[in-house]
Amino acid sequence: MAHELPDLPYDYDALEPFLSAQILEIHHDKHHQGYVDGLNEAEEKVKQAREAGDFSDIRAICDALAFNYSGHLFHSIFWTCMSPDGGGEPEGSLAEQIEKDFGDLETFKDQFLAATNSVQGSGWGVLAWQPLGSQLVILQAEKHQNLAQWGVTPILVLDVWEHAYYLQYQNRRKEFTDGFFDVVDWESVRERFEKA
Ligand code: MN3
Repeated sequence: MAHELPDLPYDYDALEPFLSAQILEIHHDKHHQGYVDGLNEAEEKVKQAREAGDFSDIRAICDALAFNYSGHLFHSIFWTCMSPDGGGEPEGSLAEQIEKDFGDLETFKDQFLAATNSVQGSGWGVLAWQPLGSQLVILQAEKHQNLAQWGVTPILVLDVWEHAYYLQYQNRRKEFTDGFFDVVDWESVRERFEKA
């Protein structure tokens, strides 16, 4: 079963002025589609390698599988992390867990944004549920797949590849990330947290 690009849950201009319609359209229709296509291609290549009994290209295939799968997953989560009705504060179980693991919401935001803003090159800020420690953790991802902890479930992610903001914010990554929490859909984040 081939992987497919999920629809955006809102119109291209729904997140303006935080994010321009032009950025959102290119980001979803071209960049995210590229990871979906790359993942399908890599899965086809590994199947062909098995059929041919020829694994001489396996290193490059593993690299493409990790990069494109992680890119597809993160973007799929990223779109649902935001909403034109977003902002405000988390509630219920998620609010309690953030308080337990980070002290309070402001400290969580400070750590999340500091981690996200300092990603070296292209990557992501990630809030994830870590089952081994029964805790929320803030991670960086370089590209899409590096610096991960195995087995965690990402519940809130923020893309800081230049394609995510450059047309609107140029080199001002911090200005872009400063606006993020005004559009965060905490209800969607809480649903992912409760499933995890
Ligand atoms: Mn992206």
